[in-house]
Amino acid sequence: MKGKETLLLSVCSLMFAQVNFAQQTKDNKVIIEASDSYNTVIQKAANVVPSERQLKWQQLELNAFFHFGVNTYTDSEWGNGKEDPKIFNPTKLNAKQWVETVKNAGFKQVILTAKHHDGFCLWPSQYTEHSVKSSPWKNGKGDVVKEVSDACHQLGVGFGVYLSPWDRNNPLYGTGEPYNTYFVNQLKELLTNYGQVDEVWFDGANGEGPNGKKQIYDFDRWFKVIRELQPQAVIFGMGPDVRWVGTESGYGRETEWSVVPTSNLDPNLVQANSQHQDAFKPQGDMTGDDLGSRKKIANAKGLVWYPAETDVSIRPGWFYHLSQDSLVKSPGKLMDIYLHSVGRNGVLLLNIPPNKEGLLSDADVKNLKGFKNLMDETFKKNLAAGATVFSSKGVNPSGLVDGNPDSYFTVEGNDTTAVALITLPRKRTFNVLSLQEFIAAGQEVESWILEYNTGTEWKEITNGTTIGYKRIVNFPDVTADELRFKILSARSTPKISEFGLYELPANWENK
Ligand code: FUL
Repeated sequence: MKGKETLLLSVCSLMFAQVNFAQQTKDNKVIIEASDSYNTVIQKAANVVPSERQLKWQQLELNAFFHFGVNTYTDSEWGNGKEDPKIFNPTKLNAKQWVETVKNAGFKQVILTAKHHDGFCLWPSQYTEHSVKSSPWKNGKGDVVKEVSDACHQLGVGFGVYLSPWDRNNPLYGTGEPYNTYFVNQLKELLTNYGQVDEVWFDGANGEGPNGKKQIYDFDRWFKVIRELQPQAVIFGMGPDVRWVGTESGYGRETEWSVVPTSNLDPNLVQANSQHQDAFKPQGDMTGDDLGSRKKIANAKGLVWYPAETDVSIRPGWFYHLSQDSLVKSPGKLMDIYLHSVGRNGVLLLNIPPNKEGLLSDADVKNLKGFKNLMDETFKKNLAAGATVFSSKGVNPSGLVDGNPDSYFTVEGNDTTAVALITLPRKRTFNVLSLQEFIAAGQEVESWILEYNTGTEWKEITNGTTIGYKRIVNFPDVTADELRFKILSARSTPKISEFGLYELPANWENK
């Protein structure tokens, strides 16, 4: 009897150990069981991690968008699909100029609108006549996708394609299966003939209206083709890897969780929430919304790593319009967008539309250079580098300021709070704080505060909620040499990989 009891006990403890182990396992997605306690849900959330492709994508920080096509020649934003391909005739197209310009401005990847809603293909697709092959450009022998992808591969810049599911030209749109086959055929062309593809962008927009054509998209089939042909590519929007931030302003959420309920993955939901009007108008600004707080995840059926991409155009429109040459966003504005997109746990996807000649316009090139100068001036030196970091319960405190994003500061045991005293080599004036979590292990921090020693007391400089891949906050100048950085709450033991102090140059907003 006794023996049996012992056996039962050890089987139980084994089971218990396995359950515990399952909870500790890091995964890209996790199921929440109805029986899971609140604490288990929080623990599970802390163990959701990015896939390899998501992690690589997040580290890009800066992604460039090129909207180019028949709309460039008709001066419109949404073409109707009836455009004569003969209007497409760039006289000086130079994809190297596009890619070089954005590379020099710090962008690590580009995405080209291979096909926008008008259905006009920038490559000579064998499945339609509505493409560059029917245009006078290079006597119908040109291929913009080839020129851009070649430039990217030569210059070591990532390459992505935007392929609009909504197609206003193709007669198959709305027929179900036949259109899905057409779409998959086009995907296959793009994913086999142009070398490595790093991102596939599926726009949810559709302006057909209630009486318009209704096409049921075969998402599973599309995703399978992408995974097979380009497994390293992330799929954006109506896709499983990267989420639209919810605004086209360039300003992300103050509290941005990359771990959200799996319900956000439903591509039909993404489609329903996308743009439905033929006008350049952001459809509702979701920056104030909360997608991943404890309240949101407590009743979720599952959780997934689904990070935000923040898209915005350097001009009011996505496509080039001569009338907008004077409305190109200034370097100061681009910097502010950077602080509120990358600095809010997102990747910035900045659109710079080539003009009718097939070049990025002077005003855009100039302001991108100005943006790069501002970035260099601000981030060239971490004023906290060389600081002494003390934390009574800390593990590797100096990991905070060692400039190595792969080493991190954490605390002993299961503590979900942390305090680090940071002493700078000398008094410094700064107005920017940049924090990074070691997201390869998950996103955990929920609340933090930064203080400085005035000589007589600890005074708050700034505070915040989520960190994630990167959190940047700017504030009025502070001069100090002693700082106290506290993690007030987290979902599990916090892991902070970088702590940076910087100084934005005077009057930067007006540059
Ligand atoms: C939207 C589209 O309708 C716009 O034309 C643009 O391509 C933007 C990036 O996405 O949904």
